[in-house]
Amino acid sequence: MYESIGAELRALCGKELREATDREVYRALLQMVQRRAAEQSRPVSGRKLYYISAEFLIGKLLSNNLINLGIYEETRACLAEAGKSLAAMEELEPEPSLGNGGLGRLAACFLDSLATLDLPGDGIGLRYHCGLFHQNLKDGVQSESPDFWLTDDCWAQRTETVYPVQLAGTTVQARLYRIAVTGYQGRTNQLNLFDLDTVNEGILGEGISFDKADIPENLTLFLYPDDSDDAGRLLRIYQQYLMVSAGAQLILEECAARGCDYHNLADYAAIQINDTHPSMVIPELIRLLGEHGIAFEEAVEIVTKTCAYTNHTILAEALEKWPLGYLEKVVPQLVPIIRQLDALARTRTEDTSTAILDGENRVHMAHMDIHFTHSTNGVAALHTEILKNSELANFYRLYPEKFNNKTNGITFRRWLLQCNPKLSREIEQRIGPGFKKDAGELEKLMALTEDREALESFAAIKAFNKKQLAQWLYEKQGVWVNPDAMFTIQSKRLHEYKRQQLNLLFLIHQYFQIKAGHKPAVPLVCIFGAKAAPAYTIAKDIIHALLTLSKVIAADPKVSRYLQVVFVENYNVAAAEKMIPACDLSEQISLASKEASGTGNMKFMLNGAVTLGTMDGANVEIAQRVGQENIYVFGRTSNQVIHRYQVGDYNAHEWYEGDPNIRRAVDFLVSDEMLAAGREEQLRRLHRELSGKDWFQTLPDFNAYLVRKTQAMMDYAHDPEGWSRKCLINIAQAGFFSSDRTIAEYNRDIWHLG
Ligand code: 26V
Repeated sequence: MYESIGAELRALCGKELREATDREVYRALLQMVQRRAAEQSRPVSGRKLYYISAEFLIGKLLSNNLINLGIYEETRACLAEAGKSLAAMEELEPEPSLGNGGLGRLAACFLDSLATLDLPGDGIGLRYHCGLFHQNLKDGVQSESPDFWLTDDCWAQRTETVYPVQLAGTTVQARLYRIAVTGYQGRTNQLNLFDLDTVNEGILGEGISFDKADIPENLTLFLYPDDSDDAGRLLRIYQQYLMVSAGAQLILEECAARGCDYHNLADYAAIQINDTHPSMVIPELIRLLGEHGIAFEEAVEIVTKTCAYTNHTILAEALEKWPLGYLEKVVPQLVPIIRQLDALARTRTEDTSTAILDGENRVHMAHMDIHFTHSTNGVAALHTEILKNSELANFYRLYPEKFNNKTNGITFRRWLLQCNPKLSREIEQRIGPGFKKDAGELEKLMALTEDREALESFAAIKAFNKKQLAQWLYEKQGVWVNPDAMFTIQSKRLHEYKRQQLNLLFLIHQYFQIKAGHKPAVPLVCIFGAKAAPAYTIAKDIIHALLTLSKVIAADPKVSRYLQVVFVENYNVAAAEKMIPACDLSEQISLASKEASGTGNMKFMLNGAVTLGTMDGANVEIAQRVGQENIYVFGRTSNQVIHRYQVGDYNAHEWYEGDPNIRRAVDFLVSDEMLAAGREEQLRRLHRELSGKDWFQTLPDFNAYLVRKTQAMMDYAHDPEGWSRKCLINIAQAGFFSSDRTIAEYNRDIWHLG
């Protein structure tokens, strides 16, 4: 209908682009994308997927949508002609931080792949007003502030659809908002986000504090603000029920409109439960089916056929177990159903460890999921094996046919085409554009591993991206890093099991070495990005120690020539897109068995970084694909770790006392230099934790980490061509980790859509 993008944008702005403000152009771009996205939506016949998740870490959408709609280049050129830059428009777009990390980002990648593969699949979640907090780092300490993203021109479109939801005996109205999800040369699906009109940003106090009891006004302000107290935990249940009740009503309504009579719900809908946050959808659907005259036994059967569950962690403290009293308060209408489900589960086995209600009257959400869905999957091969053989072995004995693995993946549109256009173009010149739709084609790059000219061009792109990152860090944080150094990056949530503290101990060791006159093979720039949960004291202490060490090193010109430590403030999707293409060494150093999969590991690999990692999560599958020469593996294996926990004889203090290198590195935390630059209470607490407890067994892996990282530095410094070959092989072998492959497997084994 318009002859060009320029004409369309002019019409939407109501004036020449040259004369429009950046914001007017941004708004026009948004409208243009929304109109074109709507054109790609398709009617659904057959089974449709509903991916229910408390988190969708979608990141900024403008560029991604332009790429997926195939109009990125034309739009960029048209803006450039009018003296506007697309990059400036991207700056105007606020980032929705509707997730914590990997789990939420995975959900966003899955939506992209569903639409790209032309599969009918919508997301269901919540429209948080501030999402996850904004992280501020000042004087070595993290503080939190709200991160608003709901501006006037925003991707989430308000609809007139509302559903009544009963919370603690009163009825609230859940309003549906929709975000169009475009596919790459594919269809448009929807991300359905629910919210209450009554939520009031005005109740925010200092930082991210607010009245936790005022549910109608606070319900969707933040993503899981804080579960360190009862009010915070209750709020979490309120949020979860709002999401699943409104979601279940939406699903039933859509299916009925397509002719479903509810007895055959499973022919119309597949519901994927993303971790246990949406698990209440099971009793809620049974309740709603009951209102339509379907008896309990049949409703259980229908729901079991319709729903499937994904487990994302084996960490006991992360597995939700809600006191029944909480549910009685918030969702009394579900309690009789949960009791019936518990009774039914108990008829299936004598083994009470699989019951839904435990001896302390707590509801085990994961247990309800496994009994009453038809599929339970882990997110990487090792993770699924651990679920089957140890964490969920009792369930595996009961339902072997339900268990399956779906190794995670990432969308290459965002994590290659969008974030690393130079690399993407280079690949296209070498092997053609097919890899954009069929990631397996990246393997064609294996033909270039002995091609010196090709290796040099790939290395030049990495060098360019490192300069870009250095520039960005300077503009954002005022730190100047040496772009000729080796860049190592550890970016992910701050958690002890991910072991940022192991990296910290290495850096301290490196500091000693340089002080003692042993220059490293290559200067190092070590970059961190990580948010700590607001109430997670030790995580905050680790951030403090890293920031303090960074200060100590920066103040010492002899050391800082060879070693720089940079902590990126407020790590989010936009930051990841800048950091990942510039990485040489990807730090994936969790305690083996604890990281279910990891997805950052895949993003770094795809962008030509070499992994330094433990045999954990998807690192195992990365190692299988690239071969031992193209990854640096170290540390105890998951079997060794699991055994240690079973025996329960790990003694941090013995390791601390028994190894002078370890002791010296740990003790440096409370040295005069550190205490002068940092805060005594925090540093002493971390020292005590590491030397006396070290629950995630950092110390036993310290020496192996040191050896492998030093080896990586030497290889990088002394054999640049060999290093470039490793990088290229990592890119070439990354195809398996496309979320298109993951989604195709979910569809083949679990969903059977369309
Ligand atoms: C949650 C919590 C909640 C409070 C206490 C500490 C704690 C620790 C971990 C978690 C994780 C919850 C589930 C989760 O986010 N899992 C992540 O899912 C990703 C996508 O499958 C996967 O790549 C990550 O390895 C996994 O940690």
